[in-house]
Amino acid sequence: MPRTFAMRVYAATYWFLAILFVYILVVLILPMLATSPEMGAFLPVVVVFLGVFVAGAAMVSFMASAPRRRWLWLALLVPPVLFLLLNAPFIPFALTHPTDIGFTAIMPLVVATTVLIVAGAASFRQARAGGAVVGSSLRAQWATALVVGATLGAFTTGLVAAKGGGSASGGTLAAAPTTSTSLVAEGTKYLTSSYSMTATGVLGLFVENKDSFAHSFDIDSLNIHVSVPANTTVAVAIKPTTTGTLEFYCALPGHKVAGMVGTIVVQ
Ligand SMILES: [Cu+2]
Repeated sequence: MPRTFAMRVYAATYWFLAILFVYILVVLILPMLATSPEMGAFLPVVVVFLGVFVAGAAMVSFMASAPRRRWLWLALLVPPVLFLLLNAPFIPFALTHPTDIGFTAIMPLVVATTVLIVAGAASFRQARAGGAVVGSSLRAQWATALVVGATLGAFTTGLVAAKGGGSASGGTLAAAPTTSTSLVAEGTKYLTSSYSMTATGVLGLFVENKDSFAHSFDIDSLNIHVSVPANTTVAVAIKPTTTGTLEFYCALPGHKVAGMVGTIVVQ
């Protein structure tokens, strides 16, 4: 039974996912292992998913399509959807920060999974009906081509932004600091966890992110929420309203428990 347009789009998207996982592995994870050994925990997961995508891509490309194998088109939707669910806490941040290196992985992943769901549902219906008999309309072909184009465009934009971007902005220097010091974020840890200052002073804190992914600097009680892009330094002015202990932390999912938390004692 001949492949329909939806089936070919499905197979091409599956190959794209396999290539994307090679990119995630080689460009994102392997360089991070040197500074963040805990990233090694993600390694087997990504390798398993890579294997599944290569196997899935080969199956939908080379296996004879038949009505009785129609469930394959739906079953192979499980791995990409599962991977997105596993990464759900990171998706909103990655999608709203195009300069973050995570954007170059998450954005194409989200779009490719959407394409797969649409093409998979169509392939399933067409396989059940007996193949190319139910042809897809020209409009659907154009829509799919647009989505694929947008994915590639977003991927390139993200790649360029991640390479060229990273200008330090978003620092809040609402008041002139009376003292200043620095805070280094490295390996998903804040290297200093306690500071002290006077209640009448303004502490100028230079938050330096040495990681190749984004962090943030947050003090809820002072309504300070500053994003610190990869490999940048951001200046934050801390002007307490009263004596006591202020907690600062990184708001990215999982980073606070990983060691991105500390206190400022205000006397
Ligand atoms: Cu962080």
